Amino acid sequence: MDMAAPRRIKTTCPYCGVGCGVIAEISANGDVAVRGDPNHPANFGRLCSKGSALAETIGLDDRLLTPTVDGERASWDSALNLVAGRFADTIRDHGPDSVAFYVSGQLMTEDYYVANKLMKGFIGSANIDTNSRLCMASSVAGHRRAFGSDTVPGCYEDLELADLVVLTGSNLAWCHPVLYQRLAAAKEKRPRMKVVLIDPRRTATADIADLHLPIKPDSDVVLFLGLLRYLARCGSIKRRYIGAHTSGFKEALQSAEMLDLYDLVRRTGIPAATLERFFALFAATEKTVTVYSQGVNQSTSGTDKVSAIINCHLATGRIGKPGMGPFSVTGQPNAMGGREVGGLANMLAAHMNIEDAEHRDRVQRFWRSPTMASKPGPKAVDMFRAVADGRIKALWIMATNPAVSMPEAENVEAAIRTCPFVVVSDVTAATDTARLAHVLLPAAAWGEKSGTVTNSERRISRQRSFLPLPGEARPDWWIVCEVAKRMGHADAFTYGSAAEIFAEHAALSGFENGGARDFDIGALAATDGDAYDALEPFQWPHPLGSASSARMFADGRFFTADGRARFVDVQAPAVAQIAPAFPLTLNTGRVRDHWHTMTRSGKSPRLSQHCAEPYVELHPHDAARHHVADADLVRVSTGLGAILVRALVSPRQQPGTIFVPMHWNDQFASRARVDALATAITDPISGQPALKSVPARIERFVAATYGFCVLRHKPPTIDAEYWAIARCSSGWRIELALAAPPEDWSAFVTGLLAGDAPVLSAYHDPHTGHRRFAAYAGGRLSAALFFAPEPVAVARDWAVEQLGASCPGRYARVAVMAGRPANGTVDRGATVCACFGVGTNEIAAAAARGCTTVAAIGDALQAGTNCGSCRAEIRNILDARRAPATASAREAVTTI
Ligand SMILES: Nc1nc2c(c(=O)[nH]1)N[C@H]1C(S)=C(S)[C@@H](COP(=O)(O)OP(=O)(O)OC[C@H]3O[C@@H](n4cnc5c(=O)[nH]c(N)nc54)[C@H](O)[C@@H]3O)O[C@H]1N2
Ligand SMILES: Nc1nc2c(c(=O)[nH]1)N[C@H]1C(S)=C(S)[C@@H](COP(=O)(O)OP(=O)(O)OC[C@H]3O[C@@H](n4cnc5c(=O)[nH]c(N)nc54)[C@H](O)[C@@H]3O)O[C@H]1N2
Ligand code: SF4
Ligand SMILES: [Mo]
Repeated sequence: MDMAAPRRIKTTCPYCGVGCGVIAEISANGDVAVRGDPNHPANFGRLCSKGSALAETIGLDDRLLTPTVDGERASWDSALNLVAGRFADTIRDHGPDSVAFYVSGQLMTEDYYVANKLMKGFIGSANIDTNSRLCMASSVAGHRRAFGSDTVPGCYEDLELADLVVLTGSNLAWCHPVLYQRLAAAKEKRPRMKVVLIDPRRTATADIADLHLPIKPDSDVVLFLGLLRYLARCGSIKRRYIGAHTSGFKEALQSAEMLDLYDLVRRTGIPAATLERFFALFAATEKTVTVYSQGVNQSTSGTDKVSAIINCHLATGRIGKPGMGPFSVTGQPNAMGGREVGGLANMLAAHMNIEDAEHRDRVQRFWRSPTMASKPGPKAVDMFRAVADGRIKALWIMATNPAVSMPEAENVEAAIRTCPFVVVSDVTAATDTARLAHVLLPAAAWGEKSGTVTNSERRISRQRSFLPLPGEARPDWWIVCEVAKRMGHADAFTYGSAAEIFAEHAALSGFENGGARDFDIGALAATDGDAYDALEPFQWPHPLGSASSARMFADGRFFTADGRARFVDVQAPAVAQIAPAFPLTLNTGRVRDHWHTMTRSGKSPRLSQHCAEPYVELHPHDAARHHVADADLVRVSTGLGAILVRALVSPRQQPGTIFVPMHWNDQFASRARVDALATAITDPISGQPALKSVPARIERFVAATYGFCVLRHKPPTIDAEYWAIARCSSGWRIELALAAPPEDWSAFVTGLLAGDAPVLSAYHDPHTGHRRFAAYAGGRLSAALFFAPEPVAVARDWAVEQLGASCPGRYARVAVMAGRPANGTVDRGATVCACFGVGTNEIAAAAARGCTTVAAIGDALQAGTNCGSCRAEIRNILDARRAPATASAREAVTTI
C-alpha cells in the first residue's frame, strides 16, 4: 500500500461570496478530500454543505475537454484564430460596438482583468457587462451615490460585534451559510444581541431572528424612510456627525416626513406595534449592522432601497466603526473582484469612472493602449436586446449561463440563437447556453486554475490549482490573452502567468492614486511568482507603504468631491398595481444546496437530495383558492410563458406571493426555467432586473399518470409533460407526470431504461391503476419504476438507497415492488443533513424518543454537527412536532 502523505493545498471555495478558505488534500491515489482552512479569516475552518461536498463536483463527466467549432472537435489554434478573426472582421466592418463580452463574477480577478482590458482599452468599446448586473449592480450604484466610490465599509467581524443585526432581503442561512453560522455562534455567546429579519417569506434565517417583519414585496424603501423619520423624531440622529461629514440630510428627511404611520402600515403590511418595536430597537442600539442582498438589489427600486438603508446609518453616524455599518453581502465568489477590475459596462478598471476623462486618460496611459471606450456600454438586459436586434454581431460569453439566469430567458436564448457569431467559454457543454454556441472553449475549472478572488469583506484570497489541467482545458485568462494576441495586441497581453496579471492589476490600482481612490492594493504591485504562491488572504485597501484596513470611513472622509457622504433624497416608489389576470407576486431565489444553474451542485449526489425537484411555495390560502394541494403539480404562468413545478404549501409564504427557486433548467427538468417567466424590468439607475416580484398566476396541472423512478443510467430523453431529474449516489432519481397514460407501457419503460438490464419484475393492479417495474443486474437493483394515477406514494430516499444495493432475497424484492422498506428496516425520509445523510423520519423518530433540541439530535444522530447548514431545518422538524402547521420544506417537496 502506498503510504505517501497526502498533498495539502490551500485554496478558496468557488461558491458564495463568503469566500471560505479550503484545504484540498490529495492522497497518493489521487482521491481528493476537502475541509475548511482553520487559519482562513473568513471561516476559521468552517464549511457549509456546499463547501463540504466540493470533492463530489470535480469529476470529469460532463466536462468540456476540447475546443469545438459548430459541434466538431477543433484544435486550439484553429478555434482561437477563428474567434480572433471573426471579432476583428466584425469590428472592421461594423465598428467596436458591434462586438460584446458577457462575463461573470465566477471568473477570477486575473481573467476578468484581461477581458476588461481587451474590450475597453484595445477594442475600444464598453460592450462588456457581467452577471453581476443581475446581482450587485444596485449595491454598486447605491454605494457610489452615497460614498463616491463602490466601497463596502465593514467586515465580517462587525456582525459578531454588533448588538443588533438587521438582515433585509437576505436568506443568510442558506446563501451565506458560514457567515450566518458566525452570527449564530456570536448570538449564542451573547444572547442580548438581537437579530431582525426583513423578508416577505419566513426563511430558514428566521431561526435566529428575535423579530421577523414579513413585509409586502418591495416595501423596503418605505420601511427605511419610516425608520429615518422615527430616528429624527426620537432624537437618535447624530447632528454633529451629519454636520461634519455629510450633505443632503435635510432634503432626505423631508421626503421621509411625507409618510405617516398609516402609510407605513398600509404599504409594508406590518402592524404599527411591530414597526415601532423594530424602530425603537434600531434607535436604541448604537452597534447596528444592516446586512442586505438580493431582496434589496433585484428590484425596480433596488438602488433606492440601498440608499434608504445607508441614509439611516449615516444619520446615526454608524459606519466604519466596529460592530456598525451597512453591509451588502456579495453573492458570487468574485463579484467583488469583478467590480475592482471594472467589469461592469459603466465602470473602468481599478474603481475608476468611465465617464471621467481624466480617469480614462490615466488608464489608457497605464495600459499604453491604442484606444479607450469613451462612454458606458449597454447593461446586461440592454446588451442582449442589442444582440437581438442585430447591433451586436459577435458575442463571447464566459462563465455564466444567461439562457437560464437572465430575465426573459426565452428572448435571450432567441437573441443568442440569431447572433451571427457566439463564443462560449465554459467547463461543460451541458448548459442551456453552451448548446447555442458556434465556438465552445474548454475552460479550466476550480481546482485546476490559479488566481485571486475577493469576498464580501474586501478580502483577497488565492485560489490555487491542485489538479492537472484535464484534456485541453485552459485557464480563462490564457484564452482571452491568446485571442487578444491574435487580434494584434501581443505586446499588451503576453503574460506568462496569473501572477503577472495580478501584479499589473495591483500596480494600476496604485497608479496616480495618492489616496484619491478607495481601491488601492499598490503594496502588491511587485508580487512575483513566489510571492503570489505564498499570498495570504488580506483586505483592501492596502496601498504601498500602508497596512491593509479592515474598515473604511472611520475618519468620516468619503470619496466624493467634497469628501462628504451624500444622503440621497429617495421617494417612496409607486405601489405596484395588481392585474386581475396575474394576481400573485412571483418571488425567486435560492435553495440551500443548489448553486445557480446547477452545473456544479447538480453533480453532487449529496447536494441533489435536499431539494430534488423544482417547486413553487405558496400559502395555504392561495392553495385553497386555486384548488391546489401539497405535492400537486402546478403550472405557474406570467405574461411570458409557463413552467410546471411541484406545489409546496406552507405558511412561511405570505398570502398573495409565491416563491420558485431559480436553479432548475432544461438539463434538469422538462419546463422549470423560472427566468423564462421573469420580465426584464430593471432599476432605472443600476439596470438590475427586478427578479423578486413578477406578476403571475397558478393552475393545478392534472396528470393522468404520475411516476417516480430510480435508475442507474440517465435516460437520453424522457417523454413526459413533467419530469425532473436529480443525481443520487448510485445513479439518478426522476419524478415524472404524463397528461395521458402511455399507449405502450413496455416501450415507455424500455425507453427510460436506456439499454439497461431488462425488466425482471413487473406488477400491475388494474383496480388501482398502479404499475411497478424493477430491473436487477448481478443481484443488484439497477432500476425501479413506480407509476400511479395519483402522486406516487413511495419512500423516495429509501428507494434511492436501494439502487445498486444487493437484493438477494424475495423479501427485499417484494419491498422494492411495494416502494417501502420491509419490516425491520428504516425509511430515513428526505435528506435534511447532507453531510451525514440523515433524513426527516430519523429526526422525527429521535424527537419522539425525547431528543427535543438541535443539540440532542446532533448527539444522537450526528445531524447538524459538521457544517451546521441544516440546523434551522432540524429545529423546524422539532417545532413541527409541536405545531403541525409548520411542516418542513423538505418533507413537502419530496415526501409525498
Ligand atoms: N445555496 C446557495 N447559496 C448562494 C447562491 C446559490 O445559488 N445557492 N448564490 C450566491 C449568489 S450569486 C447570491 S447573489 C446570493 C444571494 O443571496 P440572497 O439574496 O440571500 O438570496 P435570494 O434567495 O436570492 O434572496 C434573498 C431573499 O430576498 C427575499 N425578498 C424578496 N423580495 C423582497 C423584498 O421586496 N424585500 C425584502 N426585504 N426581501 C425580499 C426573498 O424572499 C429571499 O428570501 O447567494 C449566494 N449564495
Ligand atoms: N429568477 C432569478 N434569476 C436570477 C437570480 C435570481 O435570484 N432569480 N439571481 C441572479 C444572480 S444574483 C446571479 S449571480 C446569476 C447567476 O447566474 P449564472 O452566472 O448564469 O449561473 P451559473 O450556473 O453559476 O453559471 C456559471 C457558468 O460558468 C461555468 N463555469 C464554472 N466555472 C468556470 C470557469 O472557471 N470558467 C468558465 N469559463 N466557466 C465556468 C459553469 O459551468 C456555468 O455554466 O443569476 C441571476 N438570475
Ligand atoms: S459559506 Fe459555504 S458556499 Fe460559501 S464560501 Fe463558505 S463553504 Fe463555500
Ligand atoms: Mo448573484
